[in-house]
Amino acid sequence: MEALRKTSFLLGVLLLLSVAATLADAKVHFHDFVVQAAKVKRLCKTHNTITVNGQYPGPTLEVNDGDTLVVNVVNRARYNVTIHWHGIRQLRTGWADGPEFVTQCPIGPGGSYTYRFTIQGQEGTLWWHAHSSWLRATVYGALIIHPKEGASYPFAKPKRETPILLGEWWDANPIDVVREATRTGAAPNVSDAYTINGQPGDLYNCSSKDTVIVPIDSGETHLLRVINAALNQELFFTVANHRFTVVGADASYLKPFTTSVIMLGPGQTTDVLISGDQLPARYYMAARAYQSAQGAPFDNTTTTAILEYKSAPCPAKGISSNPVMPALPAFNDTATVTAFTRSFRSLKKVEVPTVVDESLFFTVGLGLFSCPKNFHPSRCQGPNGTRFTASMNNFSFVLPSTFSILQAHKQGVPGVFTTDFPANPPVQFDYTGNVSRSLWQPVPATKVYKLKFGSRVQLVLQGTNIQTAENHPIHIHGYDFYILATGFGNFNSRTDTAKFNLIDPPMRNTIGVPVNGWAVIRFVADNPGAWLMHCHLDVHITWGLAMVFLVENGVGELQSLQPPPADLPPC
Ligand SMILES: *[C@@H]1O[C@H](CO)[C@@H](O)[C@H](O)[C@H]1NC(C)=O
Ligand SMILES: *[C@@H]1O[C@H](CO)[C@@H](O)[C@H](O)[C@H]1NC(C)=O
Ligand SMILES: *[C@@H]1O[C@H](CO)[C@@H](O)[C@H](O)[C@H]1NC(C)=O
Ligand SMILES: *[C@@H]1O[C@H](CO)[C@@H](O)[C@H](O)[C@H]1NC(C)=O
Ligand SMILES: *[C@@H]1O[C@H](CO)[C@@H](O)[C@H](O)[C@H]1NC(C)=O
Ligand SMILES: *[C@@H]1O[C@H](CO)[C@@H](O)[C@H](O)[C@H]1NC(C)=O
Ligand SMILES: *[C@@H]1O[C@H](CO)[C@@H](O)[C@H](O)[C@H]1NC(C)=O
Ligand SMILES: *[C@@H]1O[C@H](CO)[C@@H](O)[C@H](O)[C@H]1NC(C)=O
Ligand SMILES: [Cu+2]
Repeated sequence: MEALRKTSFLLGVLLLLSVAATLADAKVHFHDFVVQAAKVKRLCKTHNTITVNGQYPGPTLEVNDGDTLVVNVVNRARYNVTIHWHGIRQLRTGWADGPEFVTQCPIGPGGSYTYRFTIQGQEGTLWWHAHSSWLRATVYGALIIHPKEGASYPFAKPKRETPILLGEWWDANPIDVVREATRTGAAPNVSDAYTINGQPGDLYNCSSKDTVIVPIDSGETHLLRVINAALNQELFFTVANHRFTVVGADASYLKPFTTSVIMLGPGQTTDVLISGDQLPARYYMAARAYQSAQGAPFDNTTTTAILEYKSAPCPAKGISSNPVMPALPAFNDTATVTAFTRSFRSLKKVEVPTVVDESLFFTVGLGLFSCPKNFHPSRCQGPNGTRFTASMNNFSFVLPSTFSILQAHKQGVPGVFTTDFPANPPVQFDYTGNVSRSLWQPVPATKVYKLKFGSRVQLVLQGTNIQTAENHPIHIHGYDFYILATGFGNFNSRTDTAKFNLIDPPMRNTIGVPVNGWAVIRFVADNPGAWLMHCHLDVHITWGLAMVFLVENGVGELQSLQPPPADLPPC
């Protein structure tokens, strides 16, 4: 008895010491984000661009795993705004996740809200962005999570690290662009340029003197933290004459592999090492579209930055030193994308749930609404006098406007959403075949799917060929998931289950569901809250390619959502 008491006393002391040690290491970072219009000149023209703190892209946040971020967002713009911390698990802090009308009402003009959350067991590159209308076109920045103080990377420490934010620029106000599309029902205008760290680069007019320069020394290793922050376009990225060693994606480490080109959907990040092993000179790094949808208009321009050896001859001295231009894959090079994504393996063997409590099958794709008689033709400018739409399991997601889903759930407010999102498509059909027109029109609704705390979820995401088949980058808030397999055509549970990687599947927060194909993911619903799952092409979320998982509390405080912060914006 005495011995037992002694042991438990010792254990208690040890526990206290370890808590104290964790507390001593972990830091709290305070930031002010003022959302405000600022003059930004690109492509020869100045715009009143919505920014954070007047910066475009916005500030880079750097933390260590275990740290807490406290970001006070003040809205001095004329639009509603929210900020989402893309890929952060937000364990028990769902109120800080950000998507408007899902976890909070937006911060109105003149309002403010403080996002507070702790990073728990995540390392690598993530980012933050606005999650209201299309403000994220210009309201975004990098969020870099270093290993805990004293811990190291699972690869040799690179000499330098540079975030590479790929973006998309309209020679217009992006809010006007989406509002026009919503009014007409047509596809929104495509962008006029892509950007690297906010600059289009010298293949565009009026852009050469501002082209981003990334320095490198001969012999050194450089970590590029590549983030696709573009609104509507999947992008290839490459550097002339250099190869990448891919070491991580979406803040999860990977078994290193080499490639000359990477592809990222909006929302995805990829960490790559490059070595200064080429002749000292200037080399373009370049990004341009991966366009999987056939026949749809897209921005086919190329953005560049320059990888510059510090020992290279100085161009200002009149020596012509045009950077070397890399070859880029064809816009529709799905084979290259498939080879790249199939190279992903988690660095270590992982614990994939082998028993599944919830076996879900969701179709993802576009659709068309036919126009009722009372609609003015100017509002029906989609194909053949229709309006564009998109859906999951034939429901086109409609955001509430009077409450957030999380608030309505916690306060028991009826009439904001229903809990009958279907576990399977209401109608089974040849998803990737020639789909009958009678199936093209989904139903608008605000439906959630309830999950018990701790349930082990398998989700088949099945792309459809309705209107146009396309690769959809599907993102889940509040969770990382394992990607067990991807394939083309219709998922077949009898034959495709054998292809599942249950040993070292990659973990991500955004999965590119192959064009005319499928992806199977698994996760454990261990984070209570209302979690949006959506296509990260903003044009598709605008059309309704989304749904919400409502994850219930488990047992006790540690398995329950925290109470809402006092300054949560009202609707
Ligand atoms: C979209 O493009 C059309 C055609 O170029 C143009 O007339 C229109 O003004 C653009 N809309 C916006 C909101 O920029
Ligand atoms: C650059 O400007 C010229 C002259 O105004 C114009 O003809 C050309 O289309 C522009 N190029 C691009 C890529 O915008
Ligand atoms: C981009 O599209 C325009 C018009 O659709 C076309 O004229 C041009 O050749 C295309 N550029 C590339 C690089 O494919
Ligand atoms: C890709 O585009 C090229 C030319 O635009 C076309 O010839 C080819 O068939 C396309 N490939 C696929 C797989 O769609
Ligand atoms: C428009 O309708 C015609 C005739 O029904 C059809 O052949 C065509 O494919 C339709 N176009 C689109 C873009 O749906
Ligand atoms: C798809 O089906 C429709 C009607 O069933 C038919 O008219 C059309 O020719 C088919 N298209 C293809 C490409 O098979
Ligand atoms: C979606 O639901 C509508 C309305 O019930 C129906 O007309 C359509 O065929 C359905 N489509 C699919 C793919 O289930
Ligand atoms: C801004 O948010 C309020 C709720 O807080 C909502 O009623 C209003 O419609 C929103 N405005 C826009 C333009 O979305
Ligand atoms: Cu999509």
